[in-house]
Amino acid sequence: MTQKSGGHLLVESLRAHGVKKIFCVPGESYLDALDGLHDANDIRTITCRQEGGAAFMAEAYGKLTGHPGICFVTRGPGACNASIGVHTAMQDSTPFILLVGQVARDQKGREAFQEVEYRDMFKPPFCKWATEIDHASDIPRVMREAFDIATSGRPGPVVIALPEDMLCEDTDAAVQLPMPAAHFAPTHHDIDALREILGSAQKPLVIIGGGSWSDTAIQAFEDFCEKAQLPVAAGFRRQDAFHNSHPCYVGALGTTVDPKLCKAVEDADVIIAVGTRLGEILTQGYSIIQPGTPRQRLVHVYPDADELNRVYKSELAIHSSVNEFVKALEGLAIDGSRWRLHTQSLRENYAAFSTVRSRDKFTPDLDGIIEDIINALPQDAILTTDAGNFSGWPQRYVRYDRPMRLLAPTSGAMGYGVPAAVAASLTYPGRVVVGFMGDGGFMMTAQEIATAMHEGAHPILLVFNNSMYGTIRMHQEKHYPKRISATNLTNPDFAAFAASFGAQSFVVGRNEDFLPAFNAAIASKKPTLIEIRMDPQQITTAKKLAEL
Ligand SMILES: Cc1ncc(C[n+]2csc(CCOP(=O)(O)OP(=O)(O)O)c2C)c(N)n1
Ligand SMILES: [Mg+2]
Repeated sequence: MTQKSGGHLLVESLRAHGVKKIFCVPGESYLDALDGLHDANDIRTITCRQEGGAAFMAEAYGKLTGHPGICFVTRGPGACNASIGVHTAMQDSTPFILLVGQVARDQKGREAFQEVEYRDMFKPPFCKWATEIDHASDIPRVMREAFDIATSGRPGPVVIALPEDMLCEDTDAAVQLPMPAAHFAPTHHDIDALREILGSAQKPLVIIGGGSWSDTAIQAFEDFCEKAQLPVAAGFRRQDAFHNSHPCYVGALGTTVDPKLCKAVEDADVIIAVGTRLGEILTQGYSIIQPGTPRQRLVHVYPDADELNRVYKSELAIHSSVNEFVKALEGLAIDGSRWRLHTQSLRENYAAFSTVRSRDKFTPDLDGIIEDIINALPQDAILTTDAGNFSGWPQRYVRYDRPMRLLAPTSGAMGYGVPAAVAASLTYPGRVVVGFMGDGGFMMTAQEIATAMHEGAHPILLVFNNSMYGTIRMHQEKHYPKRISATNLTNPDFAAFAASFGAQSFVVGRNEDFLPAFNAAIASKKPTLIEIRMDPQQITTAKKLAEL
């Protein structure tokens, strides 16, 4: 058997699990792994400018592809910066593996330079599994387990600490190949019970979410819902799961939500939640579906048994992956004639809510800008959004039809938009990638424009500049009117800032300036920043700041 170092064996293990890209900020704590990557021509190493950016990129890659995003960072400071990506991967159920350099084994426990006990720092439920590799010979086994845990059941993040001297230790251990994924599928009893519940339903509603829908599964599920005339809503920031132009799609339960859709959730007699948790944002602060035993009869289909009946007691809890659930629906015929008109009316509500009506009230007017974007977007565009009130426009008005994708943090993490757009553009260089972000969120990870330049990514970054942390200002105006505290911002010249990296940039102050800039960005295939200088009064898709 040939001997190799831990760092090199780690890289070989990544290769054995199909890894094509890793996102990192280097550190002296994992030099041997970096050395292994030096020879790995089939694994692209993407050097980022801050670990928060690297972790968001890896998370976005995981969300986009379904394969774990891999992020390498150094000890304490690197791990602290990267932790936002771990939190996001957990809340978003994204397969993700964070590899963290660790102090040498014989120096542990002394609070050595940058030492942190990662098993404590990232203790579940902060992530799915946090571990440390004690011996180089354990690398193949731990990596195999890490990939399995990150992708099985409810996908999520795994954190692995790598003691520096362990990476330099030689071993003749061989890589282990991926283990076959465990499948959780509904039983016949589950499907019988579902038939019975729907048999007496008058106003059922399906809510879908999670990130694990395969194209085949969503197609089959859309066919099932169409035959059964079931109305389908998407969970928070999961609009891209179900074709929005499908006649059964009735809108998204998120932060910019149609009150009529919320009412429909409250009025439903049966809720079938498939692949989604019923979280705080989706349930509008746990109000439209109440924790405990909700008023609606609840069917909850979820890949993690621990989540079932935890917050919500369901009448029927089905431990199943979405894909297996859809397979099990084959042959189930549901008569939807009782609620057919209801579904149609919810669909009409959605069509009205997602149609821009009142443009040209502001200069520039975001309603007009979003219409221009929608008309210019190719069908396979990838959109990313940061957190903030500007995200109301792409959430409310863009109709996501596969292959279009939306990468947006359900964790509400600011700083996601730029790195997610860079990662998406690197993953699909032939597709148009548009990042939506506010002036606040943009500045949290703007440095990753340098990564885009270095790696040849060409996202289009739309910076909605209202010179404030608008979302918080909105809450202040509602709860502490006219007492602005800590929400005003002084910004740099964004166009000059982007240009200093070598990116193309535009400033838009009037609607007529937007489309030429956006079309130029699409045609050029160059990384581009378009700053939209907003009227700060345009605070939500429905209200002016002064009206709050
Ligand atoms: C990392 C992080 N820090 C703070 C917050 C709280 N927060 C939510 S939205 C927001 C303001 C966003 O401002 P901006 O990006 O300019 O978008 P706007 O709301 O003005 O459209 C803040 C501070 C958060 N969600 N994430
Ligand atoms: Mg802002």
